[in-house]
Amino acid sequence: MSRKKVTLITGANGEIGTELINYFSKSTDKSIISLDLQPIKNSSKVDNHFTGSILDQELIKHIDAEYEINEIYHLAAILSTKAEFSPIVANDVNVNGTLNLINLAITQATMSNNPVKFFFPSSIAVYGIENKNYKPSIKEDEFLFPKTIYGMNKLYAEQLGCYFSKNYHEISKDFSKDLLDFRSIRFPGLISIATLPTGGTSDYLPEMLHAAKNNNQYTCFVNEVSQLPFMVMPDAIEAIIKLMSVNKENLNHCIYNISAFNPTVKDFYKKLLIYYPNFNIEYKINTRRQNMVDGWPSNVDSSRALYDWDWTPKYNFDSAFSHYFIPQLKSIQNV
Ligand code: AKB
Repeated sequence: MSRKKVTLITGANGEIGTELINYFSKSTDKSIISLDLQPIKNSSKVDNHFTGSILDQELIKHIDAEYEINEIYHLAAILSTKAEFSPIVANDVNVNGTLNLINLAITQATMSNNPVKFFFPSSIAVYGIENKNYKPSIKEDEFLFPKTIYGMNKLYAEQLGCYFSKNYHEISKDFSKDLLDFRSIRFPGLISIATLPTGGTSDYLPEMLHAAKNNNQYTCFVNEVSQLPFMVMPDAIEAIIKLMSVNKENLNHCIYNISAFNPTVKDFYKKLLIYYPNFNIEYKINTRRQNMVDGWPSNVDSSRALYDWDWTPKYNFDSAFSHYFIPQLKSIQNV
């Protein structure tokens, strides 16, 4: 009996998972199965959903037996701020959970004799910047001294993916087999109109945008000069699709930086005032989260992605407002 060919998405209810499932359901004929700790919000858009943990070996074995998986988008993770409160749990989920999915991919590839494409969302959290006034755009092989458990987890998980992608067939003594096709993007902060992040450190800009939309005052947990690289969610989804569809021969690396704009809190607030003149913010600095933001780069160099797979963002800081945030917000409010 042949197993159904599917794409597996973990972290299905997360910000990226929700948008990626929406994208696939609208524009591809992929059969999607999803996995999340909670029941899925939009069940009509997937062939099947598994409610459970990526640490549940029995659940993963069950999925392995039921389906022929040719792509995995492993989005499940505990984000940076939440991870700092439970570093041991975060390490287990972010590293051992990822290893479980890498093992599933290799098991599947060995059975089907075809490589499994594996997307892994990494983060700017892998970088550790001592002097925040150091402003140059950081390249992928620079300042890899993460200061948060989340950043350490993401850096190690990246290395696991690259290791099993490149060296595994040496262990299996079968150089002809390319079992794991691991591809990773180090995401900046992401801003979505449709969803709010939970447990991240770069949450302050999406939280500010949604507070303005809801006519609420926003209490910002970092200072007004805090500056990180960001992009809008549509560009993040576009980048994932593009990286996963490019021929492997074009890829000289497993890991890529991408970004689009890097406003300070003050820049973003001033821009919001154009559209929401009565919007007000106050500052209540969370030292721990401020230190995390200050330890991340103000900007990253994405020339590697441009060269290997022609990455350029569709939205810059101005068009993010004029062509994404505001039109979408106005249409929601007019509903
Ligand atoms: C977080 O803040 O933890 C994430 C990230 C930048 O990886 N949004």
